[in-house]
Amino acid sequence: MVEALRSDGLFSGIMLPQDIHEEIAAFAQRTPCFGNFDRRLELMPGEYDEAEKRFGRSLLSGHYFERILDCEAALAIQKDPLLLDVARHCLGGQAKLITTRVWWSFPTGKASDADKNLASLGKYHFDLDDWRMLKFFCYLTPVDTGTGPHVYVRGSHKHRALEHQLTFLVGHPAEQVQKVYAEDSPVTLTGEAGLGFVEDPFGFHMGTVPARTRG
Ligand SMILES: O=C(O)CCC(=O)C(=O)O
Repeated sequence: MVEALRSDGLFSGIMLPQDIHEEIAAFAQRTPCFGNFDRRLELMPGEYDEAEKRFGRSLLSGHYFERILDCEAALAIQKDPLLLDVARHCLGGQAKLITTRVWWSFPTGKASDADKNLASLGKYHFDLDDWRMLKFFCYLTPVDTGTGPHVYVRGSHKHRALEHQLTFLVGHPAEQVQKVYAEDSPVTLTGEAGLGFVEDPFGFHMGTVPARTRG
């Protein structure tokens, strides 16, 4: 894992125990979340269609913020010795957990660019939250190309075109970023519920807007 993170900026293929990802998914199904990172837009995730009408705006994401800390299975992932070991090997012995986020990506058809940018959707970006960090992701539902997969550009954590480094823009259109890297560099991360992957978020990545709900 550490070698892949150093060379590609990405390792995919972690499988979470079934009881753990199912418990988080069940928690998320029954707990109200907040639309578009906005605490005024509280909704039950299964009711996002009605919630969009009620709030008069499109909802791209539903976040749990600190509510996820009431979920034992999420806390178990935070403490997982293997994940901590990977972080320490990559970042050094003082690596610390910064935050844990759980969210839904909703298949809205009419989102504004501002809302998409806020949810980090549809445009490549890299994160500058800290000097160095890793992000561990895990899917709670099966994710295919139509249901909002995460995309990562392998190798982009190591080198970046000047036009992408010296800019105040956070999000870059896919075509602009892809022309800088080898054709097979972008990886669309699809897989079963429970699939985990870890990335160096200093490389280009993005979430995508689901075209449909699963099933
Ligand atoms: O995969 C996603 O939905 C977006 C995640 C992302 O881009 C980020 O955490 O910076």
